[in-house]
Amino acid sequence: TDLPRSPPAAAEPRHASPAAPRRLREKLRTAARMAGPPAHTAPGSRLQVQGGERRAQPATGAPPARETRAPFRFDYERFRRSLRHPVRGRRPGEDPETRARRMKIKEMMKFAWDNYKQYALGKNELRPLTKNGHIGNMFGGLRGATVVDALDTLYIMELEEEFQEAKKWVEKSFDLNVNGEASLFEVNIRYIGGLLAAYYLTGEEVFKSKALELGEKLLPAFNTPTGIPRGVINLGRQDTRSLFSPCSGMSWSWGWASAGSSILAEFGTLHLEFLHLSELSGNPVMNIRKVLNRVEKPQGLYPNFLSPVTGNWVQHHVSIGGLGDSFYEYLIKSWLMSDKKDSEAKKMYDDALEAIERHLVKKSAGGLTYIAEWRGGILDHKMGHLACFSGGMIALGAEHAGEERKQHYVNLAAEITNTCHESYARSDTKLGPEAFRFDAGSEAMATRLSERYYILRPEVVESYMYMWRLTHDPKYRQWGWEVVKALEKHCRVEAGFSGIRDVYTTTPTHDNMQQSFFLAETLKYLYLLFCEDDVLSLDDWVFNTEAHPLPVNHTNFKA
Ligand code: DMJ
Repeated sequence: TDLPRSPPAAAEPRHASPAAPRRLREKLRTAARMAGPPAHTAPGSRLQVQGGERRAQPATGAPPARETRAPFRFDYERFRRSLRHPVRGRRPGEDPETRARRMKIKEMMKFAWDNYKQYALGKNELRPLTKNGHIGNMFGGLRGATVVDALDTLYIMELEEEFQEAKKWVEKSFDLNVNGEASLFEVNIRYIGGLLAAYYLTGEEVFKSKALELGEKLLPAFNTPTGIPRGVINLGRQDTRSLFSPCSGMSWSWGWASAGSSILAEFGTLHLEFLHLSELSGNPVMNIRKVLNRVEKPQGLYPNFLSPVTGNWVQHHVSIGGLGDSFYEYLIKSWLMSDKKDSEAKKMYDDALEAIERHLVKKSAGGLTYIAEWRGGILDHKMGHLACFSGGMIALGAEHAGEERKQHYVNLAAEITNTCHESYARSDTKLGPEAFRFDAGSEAMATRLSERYYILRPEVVESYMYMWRLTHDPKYRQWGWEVVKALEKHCRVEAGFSGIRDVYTTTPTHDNMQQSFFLAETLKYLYLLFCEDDVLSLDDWVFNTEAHPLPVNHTNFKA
C-alpha cells in the first residue's frame, strides 16, 4: 500500500547536530596540515579541499593540532532550508498507470528487504535460494551492507516501518570496531555514501556519527607518497597494532593490479563522499585530483592503473566501463555538487569526454553507437554493462555543455542509452549481459560464455532515469517497465531476487545472490523513473556511484 504523502521539506523532521567528534576533527586537521595551508579559516565556513602536490607523511609523530577555532557544528536546519524542493516531491496530478508502476517497484523493494531481513539481517547480502546470508570479503569485517545500502531507498519510497527497522539495526548492531581487509572504494560508496545520504535525508544523528567514525578509519589509506590511496585497507584499530592486529590501518594494492598500482575508478571515486565528511566534521581533506590533473595523459585519455608511489601510469588500458567508469562520473558530479563552482572538475570532465569521443566512441555496421576499450592504442570493440552508466552521465553533463554542444551531447547520450537498451532487447530474458561486443559480426550481444550473466546491475536503468529527466521521452519509461517485467519473470524467486547466469535462455539458472546495489540503485532508479522530477530533484542532489543522494552545496551553508 502507498503510505501518506510526505509533507514539504520545511515540515519534515529536523534534528540538531552536535559538534563533530573531537578525535576525527583533530585527525582531519592533521591530514589538512600535511596537504598544505588551509584555504579557509572562518569557523563554520565552507571547507576548501587542499592541493595534493605535497608529499603526504604518516600522521604518527606530528605535533598535536592546536584548537584555535570554535567547535564546529553543522547546521542541519539551515541545510534543509537551502533545498529547492521537498525531498520526496509534491506529487501533482499524475496518471494512474504511472502511479501503479511506481507502486509495483515499491512492492519489489519491500519484498527484497523483507527477505533480507528474514534470512540475512546482519550479514552483508541475501542468498535468496538457500535462504541465508552472505558476508563476502570486500568490507573488512563490516556487516549489514544491504541495510546501509537500502536506507535511503526505503525512505524515499515511504516504506516507513522498514526504514525504522533498518535504522534500528544501524543504531543497535552496526559495529565499526572490526578488523579485516576492506576495499576502500566499496566501503566508501556503499557505507559512507549510504550513511551520508540517510543523514541528509532524515537529520538522524546516528547516521552522521557512524559516517564520520568510519571515514576516520579510512584515512590511513591516503598515507602514500602521492596521497593517492591504495585499494585495500585494514580497518582494525591502529592503537591495537602491536598487540592483536599487526596490519591495522595499513593499506596495500590489489594483488591483481599491475605492479602495485591503484585503480582509477577506485581512487577517483572518493571525492564526493570525502567532501561531505569534510563538510560535516568542519575539516578539510586532501584533493588527490591535483595529481591527475598534472600527470601527462596519452591522447588525453586516463589509463586505469596509476602508481601511488610515483604518480605515473602503470599500464595503458583505458575503459569507461569497469576500472575507469566512476572516475569520469565523479568529475561532472563534483562540479554539480559544488553548485557549478568547481571549474577544475568541469574542465577535466569536458577534456576527458572529448578525448573519449575522439578515440573510443564508434558506430557499428548496424548503426549502434558504442564506447570501445583502448589497450595501448588498440581498440577492443566491447562494452561492459558497467559502461552503460555513461548514457546517464553524458545526459547529466549535456545540459551544462554550452548551447552549441548541448544537442550534440543529448544525441550522444540517447544513442549510447539506445545501444544499452538493445543489449537487453536482443536477449531472450530481456535483461542485458555483463559485456557485449561489436566484432565478428556480433552487435550488442555477448559472444563469450563468461559474459552472459546478469547480476541485477543498475547501469542501464540509471541511464533511462537520467534520459527521462532530460527529455521526458516516454520510451524511457517503457524501457524501464520492460526491465521490471523481466526482473519479475526471471530474477524473482521465493525468497528475494537473484542474478541469473545466462540472459540468452528463458530458463536461466540463478546465482543465489541478491546484491546490495539492487536495493540501493536498481530499484531506486526504476522508482525515480516513475516519479515526478521533484522527487530527489537534480537541482538539489547528486547521486553517488551507488545511487546515494548527496546534496548540492547551494548556500555554502552560511547563515
Ligand atoms: C555498484 O556498486 C556501483 O554502481 C559501482 O559504481 C559499480 N558497480 C556496482 C553496480 O553494478
